Amino acid sequence: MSITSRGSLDEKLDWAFSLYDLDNDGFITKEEMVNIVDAIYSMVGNLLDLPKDEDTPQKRVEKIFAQMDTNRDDKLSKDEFREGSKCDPWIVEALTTAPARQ
Ligand SMILES: [Ca+2]
Ligand SMILES: [Ca+2]
Repeated sequence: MSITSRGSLDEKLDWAFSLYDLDNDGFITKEEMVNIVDAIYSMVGNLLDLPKDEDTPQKRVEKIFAQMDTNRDDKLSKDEFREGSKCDPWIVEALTTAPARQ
């Protein structure tokens, strides 16, 4: 991976994190992520062939947290979000195809 593409991914992740962190406290809660995922699903959800266990925002968020929330405190720090997003590019893809909602 080149320095340039790594930089742009980190920039995307920083942007995505600030989009998810609605109250700006430095952590993403499940409630905050459900809000955003719900907005994404309402825009693109019917265009995607979603698996049955991911067909609601709540189910998707549970899966995201199971994967990303490594210290199990029910919120995502920026580090957890960054590392997790690199393993689950859906989160970045979905955000960059959805219009910004701030
Ligand atoms: Ca927050
Ligand atoms: Ca955590």
